Amino acid sequence: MPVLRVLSTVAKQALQAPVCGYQPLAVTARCISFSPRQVPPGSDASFHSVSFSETDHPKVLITGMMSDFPNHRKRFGKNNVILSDIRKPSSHVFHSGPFIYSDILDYKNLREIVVNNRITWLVHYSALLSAVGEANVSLARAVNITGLHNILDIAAEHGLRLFVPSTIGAFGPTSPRNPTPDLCVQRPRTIYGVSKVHAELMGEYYHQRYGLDFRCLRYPGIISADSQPGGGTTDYAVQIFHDAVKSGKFECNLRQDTRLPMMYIDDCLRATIEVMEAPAEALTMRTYNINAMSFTPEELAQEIQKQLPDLQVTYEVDVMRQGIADSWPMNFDDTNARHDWGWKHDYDLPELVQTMLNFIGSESQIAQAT
Ligand code: AKB
Repeated sequence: MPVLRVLSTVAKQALQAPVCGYQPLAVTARCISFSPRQVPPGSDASFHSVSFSETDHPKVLITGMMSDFPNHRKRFGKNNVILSDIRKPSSHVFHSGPFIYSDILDYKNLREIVVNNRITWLVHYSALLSAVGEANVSLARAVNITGLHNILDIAAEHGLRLFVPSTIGAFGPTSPRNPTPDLCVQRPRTIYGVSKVHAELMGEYYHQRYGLDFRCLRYPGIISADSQPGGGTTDYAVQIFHDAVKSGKFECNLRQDTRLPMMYIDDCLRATIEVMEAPAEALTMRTYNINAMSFTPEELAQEIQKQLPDLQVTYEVDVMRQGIADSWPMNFDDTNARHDWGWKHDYDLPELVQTMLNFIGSESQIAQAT
């Protein structure tokens, strides 16, 4: 279905956008002065659900969509997917399909967009990631928690199907780490993790209390070639490819033996589309772990060195990021996703490395030629 492919294409950019639409320094004051309005208590009776024909042809709003995205977006029924952000889009984004100003901290603005565009699916990517969240806790709290409240209320009020990504970061040092099941102790030690546990629980609460069609996947570290890393603890696994191709040298900010679950972007987006499309009866839960592979920086470097034997990797550990990584799952148990809605990853480590190097290598050749 074209709209699903559009969703996939544009969402790639959102997943690794530095702060998904929020510049820490620029908007702090505005976030603090924001006075939240919420759906009045008792208004649950008026919630209506999405009809079958509407879900067949969803009209999708994606929050936190800012970076450039590929030329081929036009191929995929572009008018059914609206990208939104508070930052000015590049001319490429602007001319490739619908883009709209949307501030997730502004409830009225969000509601207007949903109503005026007859939105039926909301994919909520706006969030500050783990490392950048620790550097600006008040902004992370505003975007990741207050913003989510607005999104939940809009989605419930308008009968939207809502996707909110969660993360391996929703677990903490007291969770089982190898493997980490769907249901276990969740005591994360980052504001990012705390906000994601909050999102999971609020979404599930709105589902059982108001019938909100909330769907959530806990993503591993996502690796994508066409967007730059931005503020995550797993960013090294993206940056290494850019540096390997550009300079043949990479300085890693995590210890060489730090094992974390990871996934190639195409698998992540396919999983997202599959869980959004899954019949409600198939879902025994509303929040699922998904996984593809787990590796350490050393293992990743060795795989890249099979293609680029001259790559030199050094380790300069960032204490804050290392602390975060050491509290996260090493292996992610996604048995329930595989069982309930047929999740299956395509990319293991060798395919991931080959794909990333092909993509970044060809981009760098184009850059050199122009
Ligand atoms: C991060 O490192 O913060 C994210 C994540 C694993 O959620 N990539």
